[in-house]
Amino acid sequence: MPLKFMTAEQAATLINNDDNVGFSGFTHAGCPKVVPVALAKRAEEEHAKGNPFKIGMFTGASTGDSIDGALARAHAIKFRTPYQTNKDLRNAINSEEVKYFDLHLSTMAQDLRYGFYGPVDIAIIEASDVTEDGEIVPTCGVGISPTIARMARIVIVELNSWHPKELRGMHDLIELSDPPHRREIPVYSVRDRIGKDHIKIDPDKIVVVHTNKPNEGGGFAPVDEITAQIGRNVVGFLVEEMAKGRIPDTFLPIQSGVGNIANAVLAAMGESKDIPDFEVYTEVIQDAVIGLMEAGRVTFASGGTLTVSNPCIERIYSNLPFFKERIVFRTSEISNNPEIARRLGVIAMNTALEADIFGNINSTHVMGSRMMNGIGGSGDFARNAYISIFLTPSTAKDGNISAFVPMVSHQDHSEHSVKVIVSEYGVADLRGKSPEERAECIIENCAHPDYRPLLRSYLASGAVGQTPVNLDYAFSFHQAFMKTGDMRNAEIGENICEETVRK
Ligand code: 0RQ
Repeated sequence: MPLKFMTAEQAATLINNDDNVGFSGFTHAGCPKVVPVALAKRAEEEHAKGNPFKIGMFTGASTGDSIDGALARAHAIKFRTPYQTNKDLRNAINSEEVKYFDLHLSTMAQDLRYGFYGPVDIAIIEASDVTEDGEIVPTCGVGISPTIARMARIVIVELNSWHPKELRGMHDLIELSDPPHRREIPVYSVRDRIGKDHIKIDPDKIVVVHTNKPNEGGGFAPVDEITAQIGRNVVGFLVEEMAKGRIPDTFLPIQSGVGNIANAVLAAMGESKDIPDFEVYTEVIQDAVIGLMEAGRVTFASGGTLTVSNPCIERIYSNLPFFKERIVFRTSEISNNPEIARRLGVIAMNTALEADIFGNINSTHVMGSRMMNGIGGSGDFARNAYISIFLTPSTAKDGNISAFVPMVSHQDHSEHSVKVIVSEYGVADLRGKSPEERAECIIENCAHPDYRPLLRSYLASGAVGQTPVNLDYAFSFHQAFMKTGDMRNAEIGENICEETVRK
């Protein structure tokens, strides 16, 4: 049977108000681009006629502006999960227009299979190839594609000729069996392959929309002195761990989160003569990994997606045979799988918005309530890593916010999972330390000097117990910021240190 072809506008009419729609991809990579824009237009037309039109959205992680941005601006989103990074969607979430629930990325596909969030009515999948017998080859990001393709009634394939058909062979795609039938996942090294190079579904469900659209990723900010210093501090820590025999000479696989800091840390690792060539077992493969691969420093990368700038992806596509031997794309339930992260001994590096002096981490909520992006894969790795490292500049917003506070205003990762914290001032190695020792270590090694006296005052303010907390002042930093716009104005009882820096 020949495949059915449609325009994006025709395909959008297959989606109804209240449908749950699953999207391919992970970050902007691998995401459909034309059908969601047509869908946003359809929603606006329905709204103009006075008709309701909103969909539920399942994704692998964040998406491109053509999905999250276009649909948020069209007021077409009923609920959205998991991770997102789009400004318009973030505003819609924080104004409570869009119901958002945040998940560990590794659990998204299985939660859909378990039926926790209702049906997947429609899947929209970007592909580099699709065949008449129902084989779909994704592009450069996978996410939850095999699961949504199998579960959906209708699968709209955006066949994007911007991506070469020769991507076939780079993917390793498998859906896990669900309990009580699940077995061990036989990934014993970063390079192991356990699945197929395509998704296979009933071709009768497939509708194809042709497109030729570039990826929607931006570049990275140039490495500044703060991120460069965080990178050097991480390298210093890792080299010392090797010297102490706690990281083998062959090194361990690296996971690193998304963003400028993660990119800068990887670049610093690549430059270090003391760190051997290494492998990456991660979710997002960023620009720095590609540069290090070309330089021979990264020997293999397993990931869910190529979250790279367009000049970088063009470099990859023009030298595809080289990269095909060195990169495998997996679904998020495998790229982020806790069992595999624990088995391989991944060194995990993720980013915090704020940390408290005991090592609890807030990666998601500004001042406890305003959603930034979401937890992403940080929890999948942090909880299961060989060494879990959190990175953060010591301050934000021109120094008015300290990344180190008496108590986090929202908690994503607990002190039990967090082994090491790194800022531009240094490294706090929390392993084997009591909460009181951790507090001293974080204040002296990582906090900004402006805030150290205030944090010491907090500890001296009558904070008692195995974990020395003083509930009267636990949120004094946040309260000061909310009232005065500057955490340096925190008032901590009668014990405020004279030397406290104030504006
Ligand atoms: O805002 O640009 O308006 O000034 O947060 O901060 O320092 O540029 O760092 O881009 O790496 O983002 C945690 C959000 C950090 C991200 C987070 C403000 C700061 C700035 C961004 P401006 P930076 P990044 C990977 C795995 C989720 C957890 C994770 C993230 C903006 O890394 O989403 O790692 N992580 N997941 O000024 C108020 C604070 C702040 C603050 C920073 N304490 N209060 N604002 N900012 N600290 C993701 C995937 O799985 C795909």
